[in-house]
Amino acid sequence: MGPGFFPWHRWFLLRWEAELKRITGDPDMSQPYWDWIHEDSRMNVFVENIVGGNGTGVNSEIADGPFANWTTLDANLMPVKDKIQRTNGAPIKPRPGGMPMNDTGIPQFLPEVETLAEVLSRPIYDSPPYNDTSHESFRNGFEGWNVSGCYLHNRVHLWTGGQMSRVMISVNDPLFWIHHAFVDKIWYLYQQRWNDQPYGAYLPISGARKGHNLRDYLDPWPVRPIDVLDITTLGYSYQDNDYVDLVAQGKIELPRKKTIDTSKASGAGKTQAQEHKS
Ligand SMILES: [Cu+2]
Repeated sequence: MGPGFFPWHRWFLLRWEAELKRITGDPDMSQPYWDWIHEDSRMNVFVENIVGGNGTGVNSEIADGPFANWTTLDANLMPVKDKIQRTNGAPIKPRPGGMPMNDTGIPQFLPEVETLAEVLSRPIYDSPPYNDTSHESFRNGFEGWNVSGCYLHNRVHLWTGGQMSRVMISVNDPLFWIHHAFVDKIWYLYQQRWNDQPYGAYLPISGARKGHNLRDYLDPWPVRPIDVLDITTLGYSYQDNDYVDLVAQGKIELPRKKTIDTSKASGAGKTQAQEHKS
C-alpha cells in the first residue's frame, strides 16, 4: 500500500468502533485486538464464543460461532452465497482475484516474534520509493511485502485464507478488525519508541504518490496522516504491559533463530527448478 497504510487503517478502525458504539448503544464499547504474536493467544480466538473455528468442508466455511451463517458481500457490496471461509495455514487453491503477493506460497505459520522485534527495531518509518518495494522501512517490513522479507501483516491475511486473503473482501471476516486493531497497536508502540528520532516519525512530507504524504487526504477519508498520528488526541489508548509491549520495549529475551539446513533447502529448490524446465 505505502506510508499511508497505518494512518488509513487507524481512521478506518475509528469509524468502525464508532459504528459499534452506535449499534450497541454502549458508549464504552471498544474494539479489542488479537495478539497473533504470543503463543498463548495466537489460536485461542478460533473458538465458538469469539470468531468461530477454522473452515471445514470443500469450501473451507466456518461452521461454529456467532458468524457461522454470516452473509458475506463481494467487492461491490452485493450479498454472495459464500459463508466466511478460513484455511488457517493449510494450502488452498489460489483463486482468481487473490491478493497480489510477491510470494508464491501460502504461509503455513503465523508470524514469529523475532520477525516483529526486528521490524520494530528499524529506525526509519518509511523510505523511497514509498511503496511495496521500499527497503529499510518499518512500514513496508511490517505491512509485509516480499522485498522487506517480513510478511507480518500480509502473512496473517494469507495464513487465514478465505475472504481474509483477498483485499477487497477481507473485511467480511470479523478477524479483520481484531487483526487490524493489533496492527494499530504495533504502530503506536513503534511511535512510542521512535517518534522523537530523526526518521522515526511519519514519512514522507512529499515524494510519495497521492494519498500517502503527511498532509495528503487518505482517500476516501476526510483526514490526513498528520491528523491521526497521536492516539491520545483521537481519544483512545491501549492496555499496556502486554506481551507485545514488552517485545517493543526490548524487554523479552527472544529465542535464537533456528538454524536452517540450507544445503538441503537449496537442493530441494534446485530439483524443483530442474523439473520445471524439463
Ligand atoms: Cu490488512
